[in-house]
Amino acid sequence: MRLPYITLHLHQISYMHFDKTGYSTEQLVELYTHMLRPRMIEEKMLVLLRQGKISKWFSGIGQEAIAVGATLAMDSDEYIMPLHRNLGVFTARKVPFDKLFMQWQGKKEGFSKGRERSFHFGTNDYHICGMISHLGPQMAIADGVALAHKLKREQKIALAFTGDGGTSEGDFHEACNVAAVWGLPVIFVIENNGYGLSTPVNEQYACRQLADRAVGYGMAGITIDGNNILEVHKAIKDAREYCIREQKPMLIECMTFRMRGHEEASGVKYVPKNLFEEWAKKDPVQRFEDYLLENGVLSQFLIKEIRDNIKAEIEAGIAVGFTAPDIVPDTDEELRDVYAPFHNRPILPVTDAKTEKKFIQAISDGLRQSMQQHPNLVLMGQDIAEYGGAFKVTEGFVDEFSKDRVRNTPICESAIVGAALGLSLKGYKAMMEMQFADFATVGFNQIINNLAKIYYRWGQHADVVVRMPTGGGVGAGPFHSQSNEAWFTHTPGLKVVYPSTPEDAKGLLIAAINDPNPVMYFEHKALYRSISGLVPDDYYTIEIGKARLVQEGEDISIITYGAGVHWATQYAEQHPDVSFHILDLRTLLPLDYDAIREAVGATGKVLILHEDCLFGGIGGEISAWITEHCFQQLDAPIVRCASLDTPVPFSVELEQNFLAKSKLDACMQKLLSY
Ligand SMILES: Cc1ncc(C[n+]2csc(CCOP(=O)(O)OP(=O)(O)O)c2C)c(N)n1
Repeated sequence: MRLPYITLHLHQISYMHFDKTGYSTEQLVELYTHMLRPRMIEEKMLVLLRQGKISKWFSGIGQEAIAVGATLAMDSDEYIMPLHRNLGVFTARKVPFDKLFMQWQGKKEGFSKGRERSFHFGTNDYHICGMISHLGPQMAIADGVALAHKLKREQKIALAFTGDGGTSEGDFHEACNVAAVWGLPVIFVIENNGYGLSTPVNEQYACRQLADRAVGYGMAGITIDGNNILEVHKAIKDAREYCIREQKPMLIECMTFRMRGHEEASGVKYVPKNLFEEWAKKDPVQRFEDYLLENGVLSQFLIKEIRDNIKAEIEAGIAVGFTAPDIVPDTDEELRDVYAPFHNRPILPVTDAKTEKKFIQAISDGLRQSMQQHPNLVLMGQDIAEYGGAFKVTEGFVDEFSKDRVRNTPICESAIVGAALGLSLKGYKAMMEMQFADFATVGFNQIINNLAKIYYRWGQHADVVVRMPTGGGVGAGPFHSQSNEAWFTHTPGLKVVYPSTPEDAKGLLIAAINDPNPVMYFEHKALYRSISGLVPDDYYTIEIGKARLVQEGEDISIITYGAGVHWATQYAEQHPDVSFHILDLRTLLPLDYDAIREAVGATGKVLILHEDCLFGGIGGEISAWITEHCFQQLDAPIVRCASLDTPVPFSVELEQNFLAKSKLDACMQKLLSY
């Protein structure tokens, strides 16, 4: 069946016109039973809430047909990205009740070792990728999963849910646009339940129906009765076939109503009473039950039997969930689970062959060899395909690796980081090039809240590298020059690398791509073509987390990274009377504390140098650590040399004045004279 490209409008929906054509009696009973499960669990949860046995509950009562119908219309190995009112996804995928209750009770044997609440978890066993609080980011992950299906030529789709409120987020727009532009087999289901917390839909959007937006993205869209399980089930089944056949996305708006408060404690005073009365008549479970009774599919006897069985399942689940032991915190385990395990042993070059290369050529070399090494590595970024990227790092890659793997993206950093995570769910590796590190701001949420936290939250790794051309000194002004590494070093779950030499740039990039954890890879653009060095021709890695001793010295230790390494060595050359010990950190998260300790011990006088601003820069963290752990070895207060606490200015004079380099001599004199 071909699906219409036009949207069906609300007034055209005849609510609760069931049509069981094509469904066997068993299928109808199964659909009913599946809808009853979340309903009965929820009714129990409301009792437990009143008894003070659980703390919070987001109810999907009245919306069960959507989650259940959609889930049952898909293959069980197809990923679903559910939200907070989609208990029916979990029950329809037959997630064991006891495990669900342990999850909600924060028990270790739940899905997140007690680290996540309510529905904020995923499980690959059941092909469910749970939400983060921010709602919209789910959609782009579905794009990534759908892209994996497309690349593998699999006849599969992904499906993501959003509420009507969530459609106002930029993430909705970005995910729809990418799906349409890339022709991804993904279904976006909007549950239009009338309210986003207390905000009614007329204060949320100004179009007639949300599915009307589909045409603007160049995709198919329909509006359906979300309280009719048969209509939802059929629509999603048809949409699934359409998405696979046409290799296109589909937007499905399900009209429904939120029958309870946003969450149980928040009340419903702002909802007109008549709306509840009107929608109660359209209750998806009751109306379907009536229909099946009228048509002789169900009997009171059968209903009782089904209910009794579910009740017993729930009671058994609760018994386990409430009696499972409370968590005894294990700090080592907590820290260990921030990162996916990875044997970070260096790979050595096979031969001694080396070639003189510019910094940027070394990055390109590392990326090319990684593409050869990992057939599952996909590159994404603005203008990176035929054009070769803003800095030409990927020049010629399309010819060698095809456009499937070297993908130009629309300008939508958030969706691309999300898609990278979706690829990771399907066993791909993804590298995203931010055109400039500054633009990470528009992908920030996905990086900080999805990439960084997902392994700790439910054990799914994020095999993603984000390359970030960074830094100033090139007269590019406030939005093309920032040193923003400290935004990321503060985020557990990310790794942050920052090479300063061509050899390190190649080896660290390969290491970052091999690492299954999300790595922010900073490349200073002022170094791209200004420095060169001998780089091994072979494939090799530089170990993430290991600093490099640039030169040994006895008077002053300079701890630095990136452009700072070159400022420091230049300064040392200009001051041969002073013996400098220079340490290149190479990785900022995790820091190499052993090397820092050794650097402190070598001279007793420490200068920390970075291009980032002073306040809140990583220099403050390193300084604090040295004071706490190496105080006895210090002969002078630690000095931090950093850039001004202003945005990066444009004019050459102002930028020179801004940069830490202009303060290096004064800082050094202070330390020397102590
Ligand atoms: C980015 C973001 N802003 C605000 C919130 C707070 N918040 C949580 S749910 C919600 C309403 C969501 O409405 P909708 O998308 O319609 O879903 P519904 O709750 O109605 O199912 C809001 C405002 C949030 N979680 N994330």
